[in-house]
Amino acid sequence: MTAPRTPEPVPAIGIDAATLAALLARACPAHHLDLAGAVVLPCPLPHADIWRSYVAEGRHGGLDYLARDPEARLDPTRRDAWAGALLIFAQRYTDGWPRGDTDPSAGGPAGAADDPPWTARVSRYARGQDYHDLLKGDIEGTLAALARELPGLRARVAVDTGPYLEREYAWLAGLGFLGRNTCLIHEKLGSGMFLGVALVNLQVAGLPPAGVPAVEPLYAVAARRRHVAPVAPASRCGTCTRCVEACPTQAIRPGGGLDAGLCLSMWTIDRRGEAPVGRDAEQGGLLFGCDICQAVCPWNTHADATPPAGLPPVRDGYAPLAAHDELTLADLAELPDDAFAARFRRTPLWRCHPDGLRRNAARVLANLKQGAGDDAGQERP
Ligand code: B12
Repeated sequence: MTAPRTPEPVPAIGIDAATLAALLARACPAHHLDLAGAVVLPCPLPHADIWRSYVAEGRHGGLDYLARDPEARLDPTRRDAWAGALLIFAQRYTDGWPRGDTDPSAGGPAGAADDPPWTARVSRYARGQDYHDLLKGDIEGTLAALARELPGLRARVAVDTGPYLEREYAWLAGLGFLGRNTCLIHEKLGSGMFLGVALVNLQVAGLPPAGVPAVEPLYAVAARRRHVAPVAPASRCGTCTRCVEACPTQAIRPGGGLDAGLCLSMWTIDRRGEAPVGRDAEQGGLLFGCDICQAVCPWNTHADATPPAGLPPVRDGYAPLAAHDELTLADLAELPDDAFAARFRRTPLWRCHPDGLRRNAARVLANLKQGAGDDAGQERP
């Protein structure tokens, strides 16, 4: 199923969009995939200039891998000329956020270090098993099912690991729209979903022309809201700026777009070494990642309050791991490297390394002591 390393010709497989949709409708539910769509390649990306200025202005916040070859990210066929389409999949990890959850302006009772439990101070996406493993396996399972009907199917699968603007493709494939907070938002499911892609040697007839967004994906557990315009809008945030106002570090620009160097998710996950000096209070009670710009989003409070009828449960594996309960926040602040490795390998927390987790826990404890973190836990049980 993996793409050949040598440039030997990969024969294309012709298929029409309706047949592909029927195959996906059979395979996706069995593999816990909630949305799936396809984009014809090569494909001009309508927000290419946003990507270029993001890198040129240094808003990638020191994530050097993002800036390595900016143009390659705009056209996957430069590396994989055999790819005729990009399939994109979404998998829910939460059905929205309750109103008032994670809103630092909402106030709340002073919390002791372990009230709420520390997992509530971790972004929802990161409380269970590692999504890279689960989602990648589910996409591969789906492709294996497709390959039984389409012998000769070739695919290159990536979940964060490839140079793809996943949210742009998700929008183009009809999975949702691009929020002011940069997240891919589905009108009924919100933004609590992961994305993953597969380059495939399919020539799909009947998709919108390259660069034109589809109004619905090929497969969905829930339909999007009906569009008034014939073309799916890039954004449906309108005049709402709740995410901009709620972000404690002003990482979201009022016109939309993120300065990753200012994002608490970056500070607490990808940043190595010391946390930004003098900015302790802004981290509040957040231990790992940040959900604030999603938790205040009305599309997410709506998804929480009124989930679509018949929605399957969120995939097993994303609920908080029971073993996490054995530790306290104070334990995390002093967790030895070997204990970190034993407990957090194959979880998203692995990404911040043991010194990152100790640094984050120490800062949260200090903030709680000073009262700065009273209202900034990810979630108030
Ligand atoms: C690097 C990275 C980060 C960095 C930088 C994020 C950023 N916004 O640039 C950091 C560490 C900060 C981060 C944080 C988070 N991330 Co992240 N991250 C990525 C990664 C690997 C690359 C993103 C990238 O290319 N950024 C470059 C910018 C230019 O692209 P973009 O943010 O996707 O923005 C696009 C659109 O939103 C739009 N756009 C951007 N700005 C503007 C402005 C205007 C005016 C308009 C009209 C459009 C627009 O254009 C861009 C191109 O289409 C992707 C996986 C992938 N390969 O795509 C995951 C990914 C985007 N992250 C994801 C998640 C879950 C998160 C967090 C929620 C985790 C958390 N809870 O802490 C936060 C959310 C923060 C946020 N608001 O984005 C998911 C998002 C799923 C979704 N529903 O959108 C992805 C897709 C991973 C995955 N496989 O599921 N992330």
